[in-house]
Parts: sequence; C-alpha cells; structure tokens
Amino acid sequence: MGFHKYEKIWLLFGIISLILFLSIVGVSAFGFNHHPSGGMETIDPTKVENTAPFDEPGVKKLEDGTYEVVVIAEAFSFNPGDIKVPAGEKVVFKVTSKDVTHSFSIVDTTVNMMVVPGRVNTKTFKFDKPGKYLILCNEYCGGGHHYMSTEIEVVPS
Ligand SMILES: [Cu+2]
Repeated sequence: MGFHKYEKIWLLFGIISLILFLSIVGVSAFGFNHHPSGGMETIDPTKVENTAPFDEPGVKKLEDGTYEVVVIAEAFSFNPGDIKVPAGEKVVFKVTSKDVTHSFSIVDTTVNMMVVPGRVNTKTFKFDKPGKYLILCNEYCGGGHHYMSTEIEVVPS
C-alpha cells in the first residue's frame, strides 16, 4: 500500500505548517521573551489574610505616586467592596483568590484577569475618565456567582 500523490502533498503541507507554527511560538517565547502578563507570583491560598500585601486589602498610594489596589476575591464578593482611585494616575491591581477560581473584570477597560487560588495576578491600568466602573466575576464560582460584583469609583484628580 503506497501513498497517493495528493496524500503525500497534504502530509508534507501539514508537517511544514506544524514546524512553521511551532517555530513562531518558540521564537516569540524564547527569542522575544514573551510570557503571560501576570499570575507568575504564588501565594498559599489558606494564608491569604496573613500574607502581605493581602493582610491589608485596599487602596494604597506608593512612594512613586502609583496607586496599588489589593483585592481578595472570595465566594461571592470582592474585598474591599469599595475602591476609590483618581483618574489619570497609574493604578496597579493585585488580586488573588481564597477559595475557587474567580475573575476580576472591570467593564469597558482592558482589566480582565482570571483569579486562581495560589496565584497573585497583577495588572496596571490608567483610568482616563472619572466615573463608576463595574467590576464583575466572569468565572462561574458557585451558586452566588451572579451576585459577585462591585464598583470602582474613579474620582477627578
Ligand atoms: Cu464568580
């Protein structure tokens, strides 16, 4: 049993495509050092409340003028529930989960993180316009998932 001519052509096409695509992924990962944007930092999910900076969730102004927002996601809320940051300033969100996988998604922004227990996710964002922004959990986390939301207030700077 031999291969038909067209079968050989398609096999060759498949093999070349595979090598090409894997090379693109390899070159971008190792040559250009591309990697996931956050979530590389680990934390013991059973000791979240005793581990800095999660022992003091909330908004903190750092020495360099950026605002650090530390948030703990848990079934079925975000702690703290009220976040207030100024517009036009660099805001760094640090989020982790105490129990199951949640998400931290600020509607109409590029902040959309999966929050996995044991990992700390970081995302930097600058709000251009003052107003109230809705924060949602986009990962189904249990019976009360649809109640899991809060608001962030962006005040004029
Ligand atoms: Cu949820």
